[in-house]
Amino acid sequence: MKRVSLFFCVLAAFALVAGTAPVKVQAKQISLNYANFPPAPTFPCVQMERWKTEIEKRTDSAVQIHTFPGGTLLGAKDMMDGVINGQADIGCICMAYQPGRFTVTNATSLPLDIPDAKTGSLVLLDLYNKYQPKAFDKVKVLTMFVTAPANIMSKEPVTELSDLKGLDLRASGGAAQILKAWGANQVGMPMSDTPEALQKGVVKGLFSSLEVMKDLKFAEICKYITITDTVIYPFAVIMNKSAWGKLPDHVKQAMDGMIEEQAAWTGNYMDNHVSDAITWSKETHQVEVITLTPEKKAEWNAKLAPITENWIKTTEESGLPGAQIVQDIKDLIVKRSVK
Ligand code: DTR
Repeated sequence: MKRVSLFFCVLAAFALVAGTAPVKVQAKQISLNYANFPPAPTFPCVQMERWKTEIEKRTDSAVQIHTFPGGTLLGAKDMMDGVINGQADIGCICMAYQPGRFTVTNATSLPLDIPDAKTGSLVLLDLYNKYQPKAFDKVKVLTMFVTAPANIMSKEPVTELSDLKGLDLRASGGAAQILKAWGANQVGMPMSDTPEALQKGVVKGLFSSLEVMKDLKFAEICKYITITDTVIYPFAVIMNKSAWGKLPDHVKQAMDGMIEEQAAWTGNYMDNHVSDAITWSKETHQVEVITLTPEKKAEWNAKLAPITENWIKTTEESGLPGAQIVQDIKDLIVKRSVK
């Protein structure tokens, strides 16, 4: 009898404790995969890590982002379709690698004198918001940004247009047309394939933003930089639509709230990092920086004039307002350059 009452007392005590103790319900954590094509030290991956940290913080860790740099989940050319198909929830694309696919946004890589990556990133985002191009219908855009203007990195010095004649240089998208206009032998490939192509001598240099001199150690091979400051390369971070649709509202708000902030942050990081990379290349690898005289610059620029005219013509023929898009980019450069 005594035993039975003790048993009930213990049971009652448990019931009391269980009834009054605060119940901690652990909300289910959302886990998202984010794919990127170049190696971890490069700027597309640096901005990816920054976005991951901020989103995890701003959602109180309701979301966990797993990042995959270096093409470990999706490669450069598979990125867009891979995200559409759900092989990754989020991915980072360089639009120049599929020039025909992103006509409107790739117009930012026409020679229109975007002065720096921060201005360019905001111009690109504004352009995307205005035109809402069909190319992005199947994804949710999380941010967009651009590189700093492209310059020539080469094994041999390039001081004259004649030095470029037949020179094998790597570039993609809008930048590729520029190299062709200058008479170089343009070789197309994503940045992720470029270190090997340079090592093997398949190309004698490249045309891109200069931060890769440090991040991909191109300064060890390319001892010359020729400053041309011509075009940028546009990027987008995109998310699978159904993964986006499943997110709770507070997470969607956190991500939407970072679209423009992340564009500006990345542009700013890029601009500062290019300056660091030039200094590092000169000091550590005795890289020589060649600047063109104003006369030469005018001569080089004159070769580029037909590129925009031709683009407008073919774009209008395809039914898109080419002339208006170019005018919008010019106006946005002025608007976004005002600090
Ligand atoms: N300029 C484009 C894009 C680019 C510039 N820096 C990096 C670093 C890593 C990947 C891509 C890029 C290009 O040359 O491909």
